[in-house]
Amino acid sequence: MADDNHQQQRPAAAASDAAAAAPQPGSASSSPHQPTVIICIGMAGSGKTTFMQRLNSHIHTVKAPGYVVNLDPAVAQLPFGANIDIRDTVNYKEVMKQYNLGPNGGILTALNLFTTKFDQVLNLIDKRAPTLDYILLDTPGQIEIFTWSASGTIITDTLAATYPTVVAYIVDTPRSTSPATFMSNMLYAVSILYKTKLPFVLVFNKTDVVDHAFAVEWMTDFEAFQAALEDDESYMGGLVGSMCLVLEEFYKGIRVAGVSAMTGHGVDDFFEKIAEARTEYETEYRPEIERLLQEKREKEEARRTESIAKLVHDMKLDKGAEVDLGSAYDDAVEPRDVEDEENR
Ligand SMILES: Nc1nc2c(ncn2[C@@H]2O[C@H](COP(=O)(O)OP(=O)(O)OP(=O)(O)O)[C@@H](O)[C@H]2O)c(=O)[nH]1
Ligand SMILES: [Mg+2]
Repeated sequence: MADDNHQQQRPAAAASDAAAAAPQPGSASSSPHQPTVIICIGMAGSGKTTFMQRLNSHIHTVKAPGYVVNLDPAVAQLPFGANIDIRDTVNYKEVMKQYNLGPNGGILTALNLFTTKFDQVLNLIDKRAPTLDYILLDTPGQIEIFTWSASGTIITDTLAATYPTVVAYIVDTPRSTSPATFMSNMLYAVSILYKTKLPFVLVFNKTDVVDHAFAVEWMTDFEAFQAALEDDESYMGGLVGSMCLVLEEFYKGIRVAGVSAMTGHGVDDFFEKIAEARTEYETEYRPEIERLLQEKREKEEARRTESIAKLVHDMKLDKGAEVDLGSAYDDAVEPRDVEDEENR
């Protein structure tokens, strides 16, 4: 069965070994039906959880079967029914007490503890995968807990090694109307893009409050952004202005969707962008994983061949040569006769 195949190939969840978990070319996992994994990442309060709820209700409406995973141990109330909820496995408040940690340390440690069992989560997902269209993941409020931790990398890389995976980076649009905040958000987005190397959709949320047209203009028209900067009193003006040029490449290749998680506006367009991003995964990310896997196999093979050659060489050198046991054995007691031994 396809899932069994996945499970056999799955390494003990380790980021560096993610490529080893990749499907073999032509294996079951490159079969036509695979769910798309959408990982929702964004600054605290950007609307990840509300957006997850919106996505969940949308896929129910269009009858696209989905699987929902909550990775935020600190969420008080989930507005959607999660198939897997980190809170069922670890209680982050207990973790804080037990390890004498603050809230962020508690959330990070809870995520680390959960990740030690992530192979079990993957087994559950693998079993359901052939019948699913989407796998949705909500991440902790403090963005760096997921994006800069080993656990976040392990979870992302292991999923991406098997399933078409896309990052949905949620931006709080009303809070990004100042050029400096906008730039900070974009710099964070670009760092995540280069870290995960996964296809990316930039989701401007809360468009019911502020339309995201200004953001699209800033991304496509350098002068419009500069003009907005001139009106900004912030001391960061010079730095932000120069950063803008650095981000030009990022802006060119990025997919943008404006949504309101609250009203549902723009969700259809978001799913179109997800479909495009999935195609990018198939054409760019997966071949790269397979190349890495092939490289790893070749290195392993070369290492094995070299050790065998060394062993054969050593055996040839020693062949027929007398072994000198050294003078220490000159006065040694004669070994007892085996027959004497047996007659005793
Ligand atoms: N007006 C408006 N408010 C929204 C929208 N999406 C989310 N919110 C509000 O933004 C606040 C934060 O939303 P959450 O969904 O909890 O955001 P989050 O990113 O999951 O928050 P953390 O997990 O704590 O980082 C809540 O008060 C939501 O009601 C939206 O599209 N429009
Ligand atoms: Mg949340």
